Amino acid sequence: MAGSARAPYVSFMRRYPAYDPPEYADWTPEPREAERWEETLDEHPRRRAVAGELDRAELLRLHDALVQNRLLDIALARWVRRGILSKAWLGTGEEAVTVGSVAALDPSRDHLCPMIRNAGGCPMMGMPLEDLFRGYLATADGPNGGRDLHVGDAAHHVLQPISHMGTNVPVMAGVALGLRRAGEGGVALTFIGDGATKSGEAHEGLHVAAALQLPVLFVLQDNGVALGTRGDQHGVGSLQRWGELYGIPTTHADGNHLLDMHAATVLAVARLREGKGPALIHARTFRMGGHATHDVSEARRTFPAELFRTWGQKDPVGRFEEFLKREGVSTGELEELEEAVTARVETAAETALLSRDRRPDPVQALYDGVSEGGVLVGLERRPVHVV
Ligand SMILES: Cc1ncc(C[n+]2csc(CCOP(=O)(O)OP(=O)(O)O)c2C)c(N)n1
Ligand SMILES: [Mg+2]
Repeated sequence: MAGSARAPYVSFMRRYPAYDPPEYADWTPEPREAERWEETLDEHPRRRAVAGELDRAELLRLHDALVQNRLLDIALARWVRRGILSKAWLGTGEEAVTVGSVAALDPSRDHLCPMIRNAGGCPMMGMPLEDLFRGYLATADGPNGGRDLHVGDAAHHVLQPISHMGTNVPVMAGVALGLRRAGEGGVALTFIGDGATKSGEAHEGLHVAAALQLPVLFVLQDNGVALGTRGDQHGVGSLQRWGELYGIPTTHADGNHLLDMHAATVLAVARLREGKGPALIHARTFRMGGHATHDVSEARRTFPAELFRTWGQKDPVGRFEEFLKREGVSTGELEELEEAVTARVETAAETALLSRDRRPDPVQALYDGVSEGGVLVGLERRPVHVV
């Protein structure tokens, strides 16, 4: 990817002025960044212990996933600009919520249901990156057979995001029930947007998870906006203690700090594995773009510029780089990692583009994966693959 020249080492990651939020272009850390992190750890000694146990290789793996998530968004935004996609839903600025939490899962036994902004979690569960891109292109060889732009793959324990907000909550409660019955210690994780907290399904799902004490973790991704509605227009005040209404142990994590999110999730998942019932992490973050790529300017009109500046300062990539610097990671290592991730994302995007014209047969696709017992009204029945 051709980006701007790498700036002198203030913010390290190459920035992409044509795609990045403008606040990221010449990012520099807050002067008190290191002290703030220490204060957070003082407040949460158990998180300090978890973070302290991560070795250098694990820290770099986390950073790899974080940079990959950012570059995935940039690749999608670039496809929109080139007319390959009409629009894309991005998670820019919210990557630490996704990466920090999904990194606490064991892909061999845990199950994830991302929402549209959590696509960066899919490759972390083992989904090939090119499949993610094929999903966005809706190609017949993509994981969803080209029928839907919500990308997941059950073979990798990733349920597709469900378009109807909040519906993922009871579904993942059900998955958690299945996991408990399977008895292998697997847990379920899903995300709930601040907007999705208003859906009936979210309430029902939380209730059943609490009533049955299911091994499911809900990450309330509170980015302070739902489409064009600001969080302060929701009329319910802070969502910080929302989970407690259902008797679900609730903690708060900094959604723009990878390690805080990660440590909080590791602790919550450990609790789930001990059979202590569900947990909820309230992660405060901010959507640095529009609902999707089409309404960025509307989002800029929805919030004061100062708020974008404040949250721009909290860029999760820049902040984690600062942490890594303090841990003694060299600029050479950061550069090498970023180059490798950039090449990986570019190759995956190019590979996916090779099947761009492979569309599913629109009628046949309706039946693929539909069980024989399903009711199909007004449609000619054709042979189906039963899954
Ligand atoms: C039940 C339902 N109502 C409305 C919509 C339309 N819709 C899609 S995304 C969205 C806002 C989601 O806000 P939030 O849950 O905060 O997630 P965010 O987009 O901020 O990540 C809405 C209203 C929908 N998908 N499902
Ligand atoms: Mg929201």
